[in-house]
Amino acid sequence: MSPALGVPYGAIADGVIAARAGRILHVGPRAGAPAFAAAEIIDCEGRWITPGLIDCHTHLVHGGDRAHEFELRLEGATYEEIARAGGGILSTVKATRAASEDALFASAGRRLAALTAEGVTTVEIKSGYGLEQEAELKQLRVARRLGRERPVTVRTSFLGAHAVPPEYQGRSGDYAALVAGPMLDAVVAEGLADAVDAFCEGIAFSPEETRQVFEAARARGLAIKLHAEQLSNLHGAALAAEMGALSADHLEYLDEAGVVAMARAGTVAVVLPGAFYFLRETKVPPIDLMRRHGVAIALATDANPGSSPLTSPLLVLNMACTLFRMTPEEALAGLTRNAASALGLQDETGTLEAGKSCDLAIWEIERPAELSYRIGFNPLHTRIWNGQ
Ligand code: DI6
Ligand code: FE
Repeated sequence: MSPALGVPYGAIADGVIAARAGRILHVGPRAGAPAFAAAEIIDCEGRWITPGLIDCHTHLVHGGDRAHEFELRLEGATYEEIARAGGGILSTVKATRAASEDALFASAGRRLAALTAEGVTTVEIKSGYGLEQEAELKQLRVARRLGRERPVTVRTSFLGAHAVPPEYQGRSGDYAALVAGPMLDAVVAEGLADAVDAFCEGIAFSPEETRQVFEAARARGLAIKLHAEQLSNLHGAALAAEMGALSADHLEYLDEAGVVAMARAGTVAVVLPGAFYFLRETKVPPIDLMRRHGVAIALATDANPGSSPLTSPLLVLNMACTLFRMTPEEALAGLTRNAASALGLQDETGTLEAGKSCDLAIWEIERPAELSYRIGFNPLHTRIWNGQ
């Protein structure tokens, strides 16, 4: 699979990949390939090789679980009602604040192992369950440590503006100012974040508060991303696009003006079928408008305890096709090439091209559509991260 060959998936039949020191040197048909002095040759015996999968939106590091809230929702309570009653995100905040760094590392590590077992080689991890300086830093340190100690590339996003903490109920503006000031400074001082994210929503932060956080991020040289139009349309995606965001994520309630703003700015649409499914949302993100306006569409698990307790990227592929009517080819691009763009890593990974990191997934399949077609079956044969 390499881009721009004008064939489905950019597929190369009987191809070779040469790599050295973790980098791809050459990709192409075996016939006519340059001769490389290879220290090691791996015969994939006709299996398919794709780029390693990229999960570009997760909340992997958190304490506790929300199984009880799941039961309440089955009895009729809505996600927003539970959030407004102090449950929801805030119950995970309590558990995350109480957890030690080692406990968070262990539980997130188990979830990360589920992702890598299905071919993930790059993962984004957000904070957002601390909502006070030390606890946010703790989450981000755990995410960085996962990147150091596990064979996977980790990108981090500071999501201090995920919810208004109990200490600031009714004073979201004061809390947003704290996030955009001292908290962000502390995050930057430790080099803990690659990007800054926020939740722009009635139950979270207004567009004005979001703008304030983004301006602070940009002033400190950090990329921005946004949870936008998940439950209602506050025109957050257009705001994010106009401010140069890498991505706007969720987007069920996105309108055409928002799509146009994203297309103009090259902001990636990250759609999250796990959250759509688990919240039993019925409004589908405007996939066709995104296609028509040429917005790149990425996919992710949104792995989090409240709205998407999902750690299967392969199931994401299936859900994107069954729930959002994406094609298997679009879905795979959503977990590879476009996911890399959503993280600003398009020159680094996400496609099989010379110069990029040698991040590969080797699959025991006959055709790539099998990756999104099967439900609950893992055909991964070998995962190679950074040439290893
Ligand atoms: N939108 C979501 O779906 C997650 N965060 C967000 O901003 C949910 C987080 C949670 O419920 O714990
Ligand atoms: Fe999320």
